[in-house]
Amino acid sequence: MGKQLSRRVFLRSTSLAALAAAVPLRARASESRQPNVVLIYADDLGYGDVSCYGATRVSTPNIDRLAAEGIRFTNAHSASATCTPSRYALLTGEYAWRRKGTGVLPGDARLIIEPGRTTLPSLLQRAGYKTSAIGKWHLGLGAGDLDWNTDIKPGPLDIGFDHCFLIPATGDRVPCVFVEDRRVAGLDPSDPIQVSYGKPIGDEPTGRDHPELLKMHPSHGHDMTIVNGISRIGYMAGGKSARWVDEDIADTITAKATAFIEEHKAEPFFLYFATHDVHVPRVPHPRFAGKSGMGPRGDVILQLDACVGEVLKTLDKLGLADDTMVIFTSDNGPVVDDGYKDQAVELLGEHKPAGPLRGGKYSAFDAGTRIPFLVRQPGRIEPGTSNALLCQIDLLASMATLTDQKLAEADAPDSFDVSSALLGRSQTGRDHLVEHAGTLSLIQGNWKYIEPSKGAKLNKPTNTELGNDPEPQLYNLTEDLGEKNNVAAQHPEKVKEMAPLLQKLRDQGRSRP
Ligand code: NG6
Ligand code: CA
Repeated sequence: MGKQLSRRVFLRSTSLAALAAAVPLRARASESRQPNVVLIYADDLGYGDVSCYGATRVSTPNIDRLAAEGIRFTNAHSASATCTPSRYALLTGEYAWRRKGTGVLPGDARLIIEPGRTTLPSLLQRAGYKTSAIGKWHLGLGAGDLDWNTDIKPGPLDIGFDHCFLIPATGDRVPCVFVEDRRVAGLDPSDPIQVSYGKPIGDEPTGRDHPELLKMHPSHGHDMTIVNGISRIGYMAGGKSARWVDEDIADTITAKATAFIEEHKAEPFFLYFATHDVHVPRVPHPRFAGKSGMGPRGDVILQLDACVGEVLKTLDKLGLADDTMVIFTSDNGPVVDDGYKDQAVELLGEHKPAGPLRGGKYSAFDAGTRIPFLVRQPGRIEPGTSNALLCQIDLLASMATLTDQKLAEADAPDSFDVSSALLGRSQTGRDHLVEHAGTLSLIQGNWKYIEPSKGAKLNKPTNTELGNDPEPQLYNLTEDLGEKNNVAAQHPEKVKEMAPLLQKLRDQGRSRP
């Protein structure tokens, strides 16, 4: 039996011999079953942070294995240069900048994806997949003024996920507890949780007033309630038995991810596995602490790689590797000092989190959104490298094609079908892409246009070049990937072409062909 013929088909088919005789192998593999989809979504991991994209001071063998066995994309993007808008776009297929209230959310924000709309998980659910969101959420929960001690609703279960196990916002934002399905996991009802992003709440110490209690100190912000020796953004009280231990987050969510795979091995599944690493606070498990020589930021890259390894091992063990499309990517570009004194700056040395790119998280320059993007499905996808232009926002329309579904006109307004590029059948992705970092940019072919902006040039606390300039910027990405030479003055005709196209894409409210 060819390895393209899945175990699942084998189990399901009543007459395997008849099937084998009737249909050629390739058609059998693609038509008679639906591959699982595992999306591993790292946080703040830069284009140059993993060895398969050129990092040398840190080694990421498991992520590299995905690159060696799959396609390594060199021109793939997140839709935005920060988390919430990027994730919103990935799950809805809509550019977040079209909607108010999709910026980086506080931990008490309401759910910003409307129940009922077509999302990546609801699309796959319709195709018969079991779906789970595990890890970082940061898209809001509830309908406003949420009581964390009752059913948490609406949430992921109302927009297409059958199961969830969540870090509600970020590791550096309260509440520092996991949410499983509709409940805070491990909550003792006699010690209810309260959360506030306004006035201090409860009588627990804050980082601002009690720095002597901290095991990791903030460099900017992050000076409110102390949980596990680390002060956070926001205040919380109660829920002591439910609070996470930062050192264990990676292991906890990876165990949930592999358990979900095991549980659903006999049916198509979609796992959205959103790691906390390598976001702040960077608190590796002791087995990774000190191992990278680059301090906690390097250590959590190793930890992230090990989590990827656990997922791959589980697929191998269950014989599901060939039946599963694994996608590995990051929600936005890298940042070195993002608010805690964790020696990331001091120990960086020659490591270049953004590789050859300019800027980083928060930036309109390409390092804000050009991120690692790997796709692997042995037997279906030939290994290789691709420079096809694509965006995480395209997963929705692409998965619609791959599961034989038609999108309604209003669905996924900015998602392009790049399924041929994902499968390695084409080196062409989309022909243009709007990047978002506050300021909008347009990539078209070799060219990148950054619209004029009065915003600050530098994000001072993180020392990131934001790419803002009151004058239009134009870069030739083929000749100048590092966006060093603004050629707008030499190519006024290009600016005259791209500026109105960006305006048109904005005005028409959608861009899906
Ligand atoms: C910023 C935080 C930063 C990080 C970011 C969101 C401060 C000073 N900085 O406001 O630490 O949490 O928000 O990151 O509070 S993201 O990857 O979730 O978008
Ligand atoms: Ca992020």
